[in-house]
Amino acid sequence: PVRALIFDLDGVLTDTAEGHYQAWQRLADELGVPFDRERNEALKGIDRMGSLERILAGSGKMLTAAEKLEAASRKNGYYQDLIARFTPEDLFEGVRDLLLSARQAGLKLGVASASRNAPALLTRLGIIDLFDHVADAGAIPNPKPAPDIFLSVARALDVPAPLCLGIEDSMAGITAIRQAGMPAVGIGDPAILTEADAVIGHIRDFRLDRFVRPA
Ligand code: B16
Ligand code: MG
Repeated sequence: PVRALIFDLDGVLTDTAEGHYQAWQRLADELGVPFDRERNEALKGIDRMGSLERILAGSGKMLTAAEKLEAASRKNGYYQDLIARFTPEDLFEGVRDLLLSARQAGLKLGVASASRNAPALLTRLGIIDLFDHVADAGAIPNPKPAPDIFLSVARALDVPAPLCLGIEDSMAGITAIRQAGMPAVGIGDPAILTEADAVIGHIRDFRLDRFVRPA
């Protein structure tokens, strides 16, 4: 039986996936490199600098290391402006109830977000205290699609990986969960999240009793 739920944040608990997209689109337009929603799909779950490298790859645009740092921090500024006014109202429907009933059922809860903004965002959303552990994205050696971040949360929760259920909206994240030896629930389009064990359209449709059998 599953003993822990490990959630991705952006695009799973709240709609920041759209904010990341908008911020990257603005930066790409300023840099004059091609970018659109379809290219953005492959960036979901990818860390900030990794995302910038992917946007630049094949565009013909060359930036120095210092210019890359500046561009990444400019994107982060755009993103932070978008999330500055987030409140608990911005949680996806059903999230708070899901977290509360999972805790009531005795499950451990963790967050495995690649975002360095995750702790601040969870605080703004009013749910940080519902989690037993939130990964420190800056301290994880290999980013998604490597399994490291999910394994580090499982370790902190003291639950063996196969007894953790990972919940993700990104291709990179689903790969990371499967590499970690955990079952994966995708949130989004089953035609995109093909590696997931199950895919649901929205977190509000997550039924605890479907995925978590009583011990
Ligand atoms: P930051 P997740 C990821 O969060 C986002 O999906 C991805 O678009 C973003 O580039 C990454 O966090 C890094 O975020 O720039 O805030 O550190 O989906 O893993 O919760
Ligand atoms: Mg995500």
